[in-house]
Amino acid sequence: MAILLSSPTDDPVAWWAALESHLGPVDLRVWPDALGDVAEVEFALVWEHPPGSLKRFPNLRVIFSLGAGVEHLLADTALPEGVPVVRLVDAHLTRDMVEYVTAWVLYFHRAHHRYRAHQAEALWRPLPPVAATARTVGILGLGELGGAAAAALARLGFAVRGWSRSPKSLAGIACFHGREGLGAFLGGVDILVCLLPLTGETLGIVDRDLLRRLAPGACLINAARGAHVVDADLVAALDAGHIAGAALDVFHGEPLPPRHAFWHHPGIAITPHVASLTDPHSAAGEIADGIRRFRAGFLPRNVVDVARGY
Ligand code: NDP
Ligand code: OXD
Repeated sequence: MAILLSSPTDDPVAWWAALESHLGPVDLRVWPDALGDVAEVEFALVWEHPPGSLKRFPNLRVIFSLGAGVEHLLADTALPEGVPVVRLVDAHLTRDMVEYVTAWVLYFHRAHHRYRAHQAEALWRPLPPVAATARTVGILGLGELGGAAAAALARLGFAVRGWSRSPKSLAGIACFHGREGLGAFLGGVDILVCLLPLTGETLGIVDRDLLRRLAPGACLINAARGAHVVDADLVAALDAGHIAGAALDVFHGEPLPPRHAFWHHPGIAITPHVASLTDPHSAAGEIADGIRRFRAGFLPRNVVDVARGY
């Protein structure tokens, strides 16, 4: 059995060591230079692979995404037919995303965005404290990451709501679902967190209309994909003062171009797509489990529903 690694950003040496620590000796083929006999490749680990390239492996059994988001993988219209695509679900990835979201929720909750603006004017102005219980945090997406973030924020005492595609019942979280539940979900949200997958249904969802429905002075945290947000609508809502701050980890084009309006907007805080990074050792454990399951005649866990897009 040979395993293909096709990623412009992942270190093959780190992946090879991580895979061997879980699977024993591994015949790793690295795109594009070290492919050997392509007929021997049964499993592919991919992140931003060249579209059409996976067709070159006639005996591919499973495609593993090295990230949780699979929109770029599914955008390849020449994926080998009938080969399951598995997205990454991993405790390390979830823990880091929970940290990222919690850090920004606390930042906005404790009004650090406002104190930074005051500092720029050498202004000493204590603001009245607000209890976490009086702050409504809304999470778009109640999956692996959104669900874990919601639970952590509820433990901190926030009034947490979540929105998903299908109905859910989660302890301590007010759950809403579907387009018909979106309006009720948004009304009164003080801090909105986007943790949706990018699909035809969620593209551009954070637009003028959605932002207008949040509580006045609301803040936005986007750690999902840049294309969830309509950039011009966000800037307009910030400039109008309806939205008080935004923390953005993901962008339409990455790296964010130097001339993009977001860089110098006083209401926007930027991180360079680092909310939660795939850790080879931890992720290789999940991939090894998927390979073992496949070899035992079962599908790996977390197979993507291609029609649904996530
Ligand atoms: P999941 O697939 O586990 O969860 C997705 C959630 O979104 C589910 O609750 C799903 O609803 C909901 N959803 C999907 N489509 C819709 C819709 N049309 N309307 C309402 N709800 C919808 O994904 P993860 O939590 O693992 O990951 C979420 C995203 O986070 C990834 O796709 C990726 O883009 C991003 N990400 C970003 C990282 C970063 O570093 N910035 C790192 C890792 C991931 P339902 O439960 O009903 O299916
Ligand atoms: C992911 C990501 O999808 O890193 O895992 O964005």
